[in-house]
Amino acid sequence: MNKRKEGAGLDESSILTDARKIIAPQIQIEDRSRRSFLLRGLTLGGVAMLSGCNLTDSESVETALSSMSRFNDRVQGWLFNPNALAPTYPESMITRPFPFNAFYDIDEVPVVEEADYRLEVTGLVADKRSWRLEELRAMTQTEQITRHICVEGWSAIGRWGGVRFSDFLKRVGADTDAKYVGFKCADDYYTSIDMATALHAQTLLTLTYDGAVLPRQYGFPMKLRMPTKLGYKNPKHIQAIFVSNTYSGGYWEDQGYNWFGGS
Ligand SMILES: Nc1nc2c(c(=O)[nH]1)N[C@H]1C(S)=C(S)[C@@H](COP(=O)(O)O)O[C@H]1N2
Ligand SMILES: [Mo]
Repeated sequence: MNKRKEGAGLDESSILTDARKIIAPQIQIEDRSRRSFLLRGLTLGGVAMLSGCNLTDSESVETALSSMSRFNDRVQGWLFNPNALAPTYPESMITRPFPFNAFYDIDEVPVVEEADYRLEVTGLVADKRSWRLEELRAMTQTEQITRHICVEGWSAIGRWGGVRFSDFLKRVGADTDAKYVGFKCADDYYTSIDMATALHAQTLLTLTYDGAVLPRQYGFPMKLRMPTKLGYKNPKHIQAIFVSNTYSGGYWEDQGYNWFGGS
């Protein structure tokens, strides 16, 4: 990123020290050396991206840091629940229209044809057969209205429906003692999550949005929806799911975003 330009005339190291203090509580990761590695990896470009501000003078730096701090306080509140469930909301609070976000513009969203679509399931599972959408729709469906939180500083409430991911993992005979579940997407996005979150009651293999087939821009044919995690951990356009004990990172995670990414 454009570090030198954004940082011209500013005390880069003191800005980053402040930014690290703001972000640190949100990085919940057991491995302490990995945690400090991630914090050290924060750049002024990263602060600009996380806060949505251009860091041109000391006033804009203050604005950026305080807006990050306020947003992070709210994020903690939205994700944290003493009973370990993320908050759910009434239908009246759904954000309309729901925002689109990806690492490209909306006109580049992948086109996936249902007729050819097969969900690949590999790794530490007993049944490595591929799935058609119809077969997933035939499983027990559930729905939830939850808040999606993007680290770029916005959040929105939406209604997603589909199969409880824990039901799916049991159905394919996944080794639930394995450490990770990984995802490969139709647009080259990828991510991976911890098994505890994969088995969480609110983690949904999502097939619908707001009562209708999941629209193309929100991840057709399916996305994994986890209200306990930040937006970038929720893969859209999933083509392959794998269960593994080997760490495989993720698209944003490999660029420095926290791997755990949630509560
Ligand atoms: N396949 C894929 N999944 C993705 C992304 C992406 O670019 N590609 N972006 C992530 C990010 S950063 C966010 S905030 C959400 C946006 O989901 P939405 O378009 O439903 O709001 O998708 C996440 N999952
Ligand atoms: Mo995001």
